[in-house]
Amino acid sequence: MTPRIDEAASREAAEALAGARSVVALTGAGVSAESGVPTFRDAMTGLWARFDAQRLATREAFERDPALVSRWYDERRMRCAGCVPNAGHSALSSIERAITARGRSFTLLTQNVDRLHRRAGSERIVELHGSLFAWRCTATGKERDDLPMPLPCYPMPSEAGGLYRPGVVWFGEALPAEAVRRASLAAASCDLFLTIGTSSVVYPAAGFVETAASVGARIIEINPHPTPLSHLATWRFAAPSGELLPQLCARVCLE
Ligand code: BJW
Repeated sequence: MTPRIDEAASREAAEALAGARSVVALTGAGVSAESGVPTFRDAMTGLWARFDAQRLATREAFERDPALVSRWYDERRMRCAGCVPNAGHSALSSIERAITARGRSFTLLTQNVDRLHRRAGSERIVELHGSLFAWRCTATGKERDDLPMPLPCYPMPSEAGGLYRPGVVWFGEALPAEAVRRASLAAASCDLFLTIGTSSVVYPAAGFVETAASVGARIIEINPHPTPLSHLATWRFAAPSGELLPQLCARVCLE
């Protein structure tokens, strides 16, 4: 039987990670799958296999039916609050500590809105697609992450006469400018880039892998399934991140 993880490749990738000057990790929904948070596009278990994204995850949907969209996001917020970080999240936070303790640079770009990286102890996080825990006033743009769980009503009116909408980035909306600035800088100056648990189809996030490849960074991809950017990977591991990251972490922390 072919082993799930190629030991020699994993050793090489860990050596590259341990020796890198500047590391960037980009994560997607697959990293949280083993915590019980559904991905978006997986055929059987993905959120969008069961819900019509256009009805729920767009600004137009919110304007059309704010009660339905607010309730859907509030239910997801509660579900994520009940999930705990998995071995992959913990390994990434240990890798960050090991790398920064050696005076090297580490940046975690996440597309995830579940805040599980933060709860696992990661610190240098750039949230590209916002957060399920922040709600933004449509009148003032001010964000709050202390709203009661569950919300008292759907939609929830804001003090300024608007509504609270989920603080996530929907298709067609700009990503937070500061997040894009930090991510672009990190990707353009790294020498090792990990892309983990993302289908690599959503831009600009997927573009950071291309940026890193264009400046000659070595790429590690961790995903049970190939992606449109797998051809850029120096090492590709067809394994769940909750299995592969602890293995890399153990080797990096030993180096
Ligand atoms: C595992 C695993 C395990 C499973 N271990 N792995 C360039 C080209 C083409 C299009 C565009 C472009 N630039 C912009 C666009 C348009 C659009 C876009 O990308 N469209 C493409 C889809 C065609 N992008 C946008 O609209 C973005 N905005 C923008 O560009 O604005 C420009 C602008 C500028 C100025 C003014 C105005 C506008 C915004 C993108 C926002 C994305 N939002 C979402 C929803 C968030 C809200 C919510 O949560 O409901 O973000 S979409 C959804 O996809 C979510 C995710 O963060 C994102 C990425 O998904 P992800 O994380 O990759 O998940 P999946 O499910 O796709 O994949 C999971 C993977 O895990 C799979 O591969 C599995 O195999 C794997 N896996 N188990 C490891 N255990």
